[in-house]
Amino acid sequence: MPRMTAADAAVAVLRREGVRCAFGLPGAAINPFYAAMRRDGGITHTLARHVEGASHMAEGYTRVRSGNIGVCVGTSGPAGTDMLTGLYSASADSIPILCITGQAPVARLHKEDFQAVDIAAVARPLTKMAMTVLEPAQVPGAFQQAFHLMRSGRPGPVLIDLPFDVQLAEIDFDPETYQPLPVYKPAATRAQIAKALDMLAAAERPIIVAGGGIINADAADLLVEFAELVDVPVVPTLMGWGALPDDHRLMAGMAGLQTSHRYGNATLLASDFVLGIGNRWANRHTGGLEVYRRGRTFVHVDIEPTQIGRVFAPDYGIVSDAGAALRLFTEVARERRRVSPSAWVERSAWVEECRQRRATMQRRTHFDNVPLKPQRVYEEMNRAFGHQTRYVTTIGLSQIAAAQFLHVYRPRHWINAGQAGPLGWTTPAALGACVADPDTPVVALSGDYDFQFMIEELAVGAQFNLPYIHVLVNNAYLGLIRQSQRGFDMDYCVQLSFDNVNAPEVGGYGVDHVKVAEGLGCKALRVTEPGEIGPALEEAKKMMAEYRVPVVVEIILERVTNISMGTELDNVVEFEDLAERREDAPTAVVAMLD
Ligand SMILES: Cc1ncc(C[n+]2csc(CCOP(=O)(O)OP(=O)(O)O)c2C)c(N)n1
Ligand SMILES: [Mg+2]
Repeated sequence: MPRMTAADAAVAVLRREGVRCAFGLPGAAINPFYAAMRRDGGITHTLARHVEGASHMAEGYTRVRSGNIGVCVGTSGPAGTDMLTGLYSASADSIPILCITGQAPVARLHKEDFQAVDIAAVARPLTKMAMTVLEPAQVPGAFQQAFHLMRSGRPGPVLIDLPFDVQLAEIDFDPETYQPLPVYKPAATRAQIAKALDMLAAAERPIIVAGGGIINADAADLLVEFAELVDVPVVPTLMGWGALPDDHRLMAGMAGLQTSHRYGNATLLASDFVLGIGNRWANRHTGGLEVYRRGRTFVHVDIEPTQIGRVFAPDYGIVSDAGAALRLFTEVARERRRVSPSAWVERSAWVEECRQRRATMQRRTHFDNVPLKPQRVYEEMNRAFGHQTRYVTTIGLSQIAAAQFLHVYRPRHWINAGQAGPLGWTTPAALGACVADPDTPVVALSGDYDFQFMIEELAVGAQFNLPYIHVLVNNAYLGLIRQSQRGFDMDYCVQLSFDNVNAPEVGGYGVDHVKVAEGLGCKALRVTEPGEIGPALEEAKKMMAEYRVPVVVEIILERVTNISMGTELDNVVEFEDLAERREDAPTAVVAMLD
């Protein structure tokens, strides 16, 4: 039997489970694992500048490609606690990442040793499994179970904590005969699908709410096939955005309190039946449940049994992987249409009604103001970036406006920390996305505060040649919080502006992002006029190709712009002019009816 250290066995399992890269940073307590990675030579390692950054890189890496599992590695103590935000964000969005930490030796765990924190206990609520492995011979099994859990049911993260002496201990292990465990994914039965289709057939104005579970199941094509077959409009959730291309005839717009379209909310409110697939009725999607549910019948399909009925009791629930359900939905619907064509429900009038809303209920993007209104930025981004662009963003007015105005055409091309929304996520997640798929252009979008949170990670992009474009919309404000403080009639602790003694040219906006980005080895441009945005984005593409580093395009916005949002689906407040003519929203996918 081959004999090796438990750390070597751990790396061997990672390799057999398909891991090819890791994000992290070493420390004394995890050095045996780093030594094993070095001996193996098959795992490329991206050295983060902050351990939280490594955890978000792992998330970005996972979210980009089906089957990917991002691995982040850190030492004992603060490295694990720094990665908790990544574990939270990953578990909240059903994203598997594997977090590996070093730990004090087993015999010293209870002695308040240097950097000995019970990270497994701390991480438990944020993971599907969090384990300090105390027996060296358990290491291969712990990793095997980790991959089984991360891939089974509702995907999510795992933390494995390896005491120093456990990593170094020798064990018997045969990587050659190692086999990943089977993955468990519940599948809908034919009777369940038939019942849901009966309910759909009885509806007059049905919609499909398409959640991130469809993207996790790699089932976007099946969603499109099924929606086209039954001719039912689709409302993607924020996590499901891209499952159906924005220019698809059945794209009805997103619904919600913030990251939503006027026509999306109007269509949801006009519907009488909602088939939710792989979604979780997030509160920023539903708003108040009374308005959301009123007069509608709900079917909920989710892979996790305890999600059914968690937010509200649907009229019918099905426990199933989204892909398995959609496959059967399509199969049974096709059979029904063949067997009794006369009973097939025709939906063209309802589909046309939804499309009309899309062609009339648009928000204005074309403003010529200086300082710039943010809406104009997204209009210019729509012009500059094609269907293949992969957007990465986190939270803030910037993210909310992006979801209202940008277009996404493919699954996994809108990479967003949906539920947790941790500031600082954007830069490392974009870098993880670049590692996972260097051939797809990545465009990150940050507000100034999000950008400043993990700004040091830009150096990782410069060091490892991970080129992408980072659009930075600068209002020198914690914009989203400033807007929400209107309810308290205050503007308190949300200002980011100051007179920068080194950079009078930033005109009181405080941080000189161009200098900082350049100091970190990146390229950067600053834009203040609407006509400069398009050329700057084109210039950024050229710089990215020439220098192979992140290129920041900072766009100076007006300080205060309120972005559409509300507390109920039927009371979203519009603060700006609405589009009345085609020229008001020139990059809208469905042209405004004049
Ligand atoms: C770690 C963390 N702390 C606080 C918040 C609350 N928060 C949400 S958006 C925001 C302000 C974001 O400002 P900026 O990135 O400049 O974007 P803007 O809203 O101005 O576009 C804050 C503080 C958060 N999401 N994450
Ligand atoms: Mg801001």
